[in-house]
Amino acid sequence: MLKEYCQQKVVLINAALKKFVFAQNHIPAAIYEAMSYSLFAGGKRLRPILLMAAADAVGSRGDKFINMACGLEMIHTYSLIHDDLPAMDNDDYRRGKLTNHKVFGEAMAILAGDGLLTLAFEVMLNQPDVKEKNLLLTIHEIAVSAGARGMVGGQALDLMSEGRTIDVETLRRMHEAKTGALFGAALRCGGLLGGATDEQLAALTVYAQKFGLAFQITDDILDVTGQQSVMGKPVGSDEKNHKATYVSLYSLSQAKSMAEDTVKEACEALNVFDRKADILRSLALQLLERSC
Ligand code: GRG
Repeated sequence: MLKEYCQQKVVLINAALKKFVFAQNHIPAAIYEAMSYSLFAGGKRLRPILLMAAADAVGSRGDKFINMACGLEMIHTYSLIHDDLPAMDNDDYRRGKLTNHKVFGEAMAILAGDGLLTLAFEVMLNQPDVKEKNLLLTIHEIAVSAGARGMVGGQALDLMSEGRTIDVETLRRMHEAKTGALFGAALRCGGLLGGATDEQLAALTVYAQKFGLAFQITDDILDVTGQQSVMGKPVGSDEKNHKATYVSLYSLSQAKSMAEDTVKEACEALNVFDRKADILRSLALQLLERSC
């Protein structure tokens, strides 16, 4: 059921992303080429799927909110392009392909990220069939989550932690902002757009927090146990870069049991929902089976 759901949403999301990018006048062509390269480099589309699944869980139809979903994916892709730059992580490969700056040069990669970030807001503001107040509320939440109070702030914390010993609490705060904030925005905005009650929104907020934490712990585990050919990037990079992770601060087996506990808590948060939240339940459980 999860596999079919995700496959169907990926087709929908990819078609819409193409439409949004190709609707532009493509002058100059080079910037659209660089933006498209990373946007269609094989991402899992997790954030847009979470937004739609949250809307489904509250009894709406997630597919309706395709502009909002695509906006989130554009923001996510911009963050990956910038994260890979020489001034940041200086990575050569992402999703098994050369990183954006390796193909298009550093300056064009910076612009591709900027282009995607701004296109995201243009596309989200054109989301049909949502009352203006609700649209502004959700786009505001996404802006806060992506900015210095969220993802950008988390990335700054990450930069400042390089070469220092950090404790578990700092690690948690950093990831909550760097990767958790956008997951939170996806789930809460899916709920808000779909007409969630206060109780449902509170449950989605807890689920998002647990989902983000479990995602990060499993990411750290994969950096030790994953296969480069499946992940599309070198494994063991955290240890090489002396990065604090859930595996380095605890141990591999402790990190695995933390991931299991956190996924269980994520599923428990969904107890206020009926079967319509089954996709969210499966998405959390799937984190324990991740291979990329
Ligand atoms: C540069 C402003 C700025 C922010 C970068 C998200 C981020 C902040 C950096 C990414 C670094 C990283 C690899 C973090 C681990 C978690 C993560 C976001 C993984 C990638 O997300 P997936 O697995 O990627 O959803 P795909 O490729 O499927 O889209």
